[in-house]
Amino acid sequence: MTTPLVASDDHLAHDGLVELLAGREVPCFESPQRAIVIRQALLATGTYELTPPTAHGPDPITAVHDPEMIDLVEHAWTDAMAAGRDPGRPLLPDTFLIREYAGRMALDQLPPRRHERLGAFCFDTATPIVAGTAAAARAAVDIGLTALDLVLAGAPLAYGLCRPPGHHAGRNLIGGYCFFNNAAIVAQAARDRGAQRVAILDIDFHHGNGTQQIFWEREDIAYVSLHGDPAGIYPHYSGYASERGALEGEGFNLNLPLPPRTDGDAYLAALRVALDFIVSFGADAPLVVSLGFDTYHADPICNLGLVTDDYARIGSAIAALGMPAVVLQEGGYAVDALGANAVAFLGALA
Ligand code: SP5
Ligand code: ZN
Repeated sequence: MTTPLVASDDHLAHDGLVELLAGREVPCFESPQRAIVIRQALLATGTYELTPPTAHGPDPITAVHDPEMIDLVEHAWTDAMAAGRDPGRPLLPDTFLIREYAGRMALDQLPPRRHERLGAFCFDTATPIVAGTAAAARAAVDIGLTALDLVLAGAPLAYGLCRPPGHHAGRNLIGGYCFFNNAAIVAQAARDRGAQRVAILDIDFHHGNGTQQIFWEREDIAYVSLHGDPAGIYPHYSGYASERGALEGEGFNLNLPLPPRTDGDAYLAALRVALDFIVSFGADAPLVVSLGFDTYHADPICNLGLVTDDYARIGSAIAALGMPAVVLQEGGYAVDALGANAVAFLGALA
C-alpha cells in the first residue's frame, strides 16, 4: 500500500536568501533544497504516491490567524515593491512592536504600507519574506488540509511536505521561518469537520510556541511537544514543563524539554510520556504530527543526538498508538540526511 505524499512546487519561490543569526547575515537554513531532497528520497522508495494539494480557500486560515496578520503575509511584498524596494533583497523587520513599546499608552495606528508593519507581526530576524512567500505559505496550508482530507477519507497515514513550516507562527505573529501554522490549521479543521478532541504531537527540535499559544486556553485541542530545553535554545521564551495551559485549557498542554545531546534511548523514554498523554486525552480525530528532523545529531543549528535509525524507532512508537495520522513537515536543516531520516520515520509509521 502506498502513502500519500502531498507536495507542491509552489515552495520553490520561497527562498529567503538570508537570515540574521548571532549578529551575522547567513544563508537561510530553511531552504528549498530541504523539500526537494525529502520528496526525491521518498519517491525513490516506490511506496509513496505524489499527490498535489487541492485549494481550500482562506477560511481554514482565518479560523486560526488574525486577519491583520494574514493581510501582512499576503501583501507585505507587493507593498514593498510598490514603494520601490529592491526586489533582490528579502524583507526582514528592523523595528519590533513589543508590548513595552506602548507601556500604558493605547497604540491604534499602524503604518499604511504592510512591509513597514512587519515588526508588529513578527518576532525574530530569521523569517524573510520574498516574492514567492505568500503563495508558498498558502500552498503549505493546502498541503496540510489535503493530507487531512485523505486521512478522513480512510488513508491510515498521509504526509504533507509543508514548506514553509508552521509551528512557530502564532495567532498574530510570524517567526521561526513560519508564516501560517499548518498543524494548528489542520487541527482546527479537523474540529470544524466534527471531531471533538484533536491531539497534536510536535517532535520538531524546537518548541512550537505558535501552536501552544493558539490552543493555550483550549481543552478540545491538546498540544504535546518534545524539544530542546528553552534555557539557551530558540525560541527562548517558551517550552518549559511548567507551561500547562490556562482556563479550560489547563492540563491540555504538555512540554517535555530535553537536555543537549539527548540520545535515542532518552528521547524514546520522553516520547513514551507524550504518547501516554495522547492516549489519556482520547482524541477522536487523526493525530496531527509536527515533524522536524532538526533533532538529528548533525543538525547545524540544534543540539540533540538522534541518528537515522532513531527515526524508525520514533515512527514505530507512534504507529503503536493505532491512530490515523496526518504528518506535517516542520524543520530539519542537515540537508544531506533529511531524505534518509524521512524514509526511516515514515516507513516505520506506515
Ligand atoms: C521550523 C523551525 O525549525 N524553526 C527554527 C527557527 C530557528 N531559528 C533561529 C535559530 C537560532 C539557532 N542558534 C544556534 C546557534 C548554533 N551554533
Ligand atoms: Zn525546528
